[in-house]
Amino acid sequence: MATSSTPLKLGVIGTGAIGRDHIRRCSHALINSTVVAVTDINLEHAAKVVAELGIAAEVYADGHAVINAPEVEAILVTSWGPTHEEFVLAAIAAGKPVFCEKPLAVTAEGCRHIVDAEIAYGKRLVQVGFMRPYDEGYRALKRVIDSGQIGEPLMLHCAHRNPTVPEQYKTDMAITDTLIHELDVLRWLLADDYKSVQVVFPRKTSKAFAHLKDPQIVLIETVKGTRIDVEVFVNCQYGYDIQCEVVGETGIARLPEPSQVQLRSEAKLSNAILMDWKDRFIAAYDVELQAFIDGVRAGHINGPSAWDGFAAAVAADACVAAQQSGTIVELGLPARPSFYN
Ligand code: NAI
Ligand code: ISE
Repeated sequence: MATSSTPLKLGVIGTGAIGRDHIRRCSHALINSTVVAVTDINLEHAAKVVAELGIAAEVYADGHAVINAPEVEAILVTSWGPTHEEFVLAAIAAGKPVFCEKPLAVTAEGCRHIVDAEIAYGKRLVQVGFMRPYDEGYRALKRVIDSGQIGEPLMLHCAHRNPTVPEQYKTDMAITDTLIHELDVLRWLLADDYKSVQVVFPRKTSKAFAHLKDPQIVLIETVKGTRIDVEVFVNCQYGYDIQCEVVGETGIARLPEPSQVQLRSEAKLSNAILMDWKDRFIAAYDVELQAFIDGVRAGHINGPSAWDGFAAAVAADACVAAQQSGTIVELGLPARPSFYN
């Protein structure tokens, strides 16, 4: 195991968009980590990523070979969502800490299997890749809410906008792939859980593929009675735009815009809008992964837990049911096990 003088040896499963980016940061940007093993169902691509990033990682035949490689001390799961449950369970069975990109599993039932396995193991091994609680803007917003300066939060108005999505992105993915970030970060922001959800569909944009209902508005009621509306609009064209406004009893607090140079040029006063999640949350991804690395080395993983992954998935399942039924769907989140307190 890594000591104070040796870097943590990581194995990465999935070398696509975020896998490659996480390999880069763990190899070249963060401290006390090194990537020693990788895999992808496209092995040629995995080898290409290793070569392009100039790292000395071995390419293994599959995810189980990475997990069981003796030199690998901790795992990053960055493959497609439906593969996460299998790899996280295998990492727990091997007793190895595992950082799993969202979603922890594609259903609440799958997340529950992971929660049960981790509790049976007896020690936290899992951190979920919910990076927004590590974003400086969300942290500043939480500090304002917790200070009491705007009183109790009554309403939240949020938006999650992507410029475009690929053709394989389906209507339920607006929940399981996109809204899942709000389902996590808003629980954390408000220190609350969700009571019920409803999904309504405004007029459809002509810019979305025929099969995709876009935009969508998700209406959430929390246990404490706060009302949240989240606009999910994944073909908004103009940028990658994350908004969150908290209306409290005595004031309003807004998520800050990412810092950008303000430009006065050609008779215009302007601020650029980012186009990509990779850039919008670049610092948050660094901080979340450094927290995982430091947590594993210290023997205490403190980031978003398997329970947080489960709670978000319970809400996501309810939202998908609400998309289909058009009704208000109540959530049945069981009591949090003391293991996660
Ligand atoms: P991607 O499609 O670019 O990359 C996924 C890679 O996993 C592909 O190279 C694919 O060949 C590989 N893969 C799939 N099944 C595999 C298996 N059984 N074994 C080994 N490799 C396998 O997808 P992307 O965008 O990188 O997303 C990956 C995961 O990361 C998803 O769960 C996604 O939701 C999450 N993600 C999280 C983001 C965040 O903001 N936290 C941002 C983007 C993605
Ligand atoms: C993607 O997988 C992410 O996680 C991004 O953060 C999100 O904005 C996007 O909608 C998802 O497809």
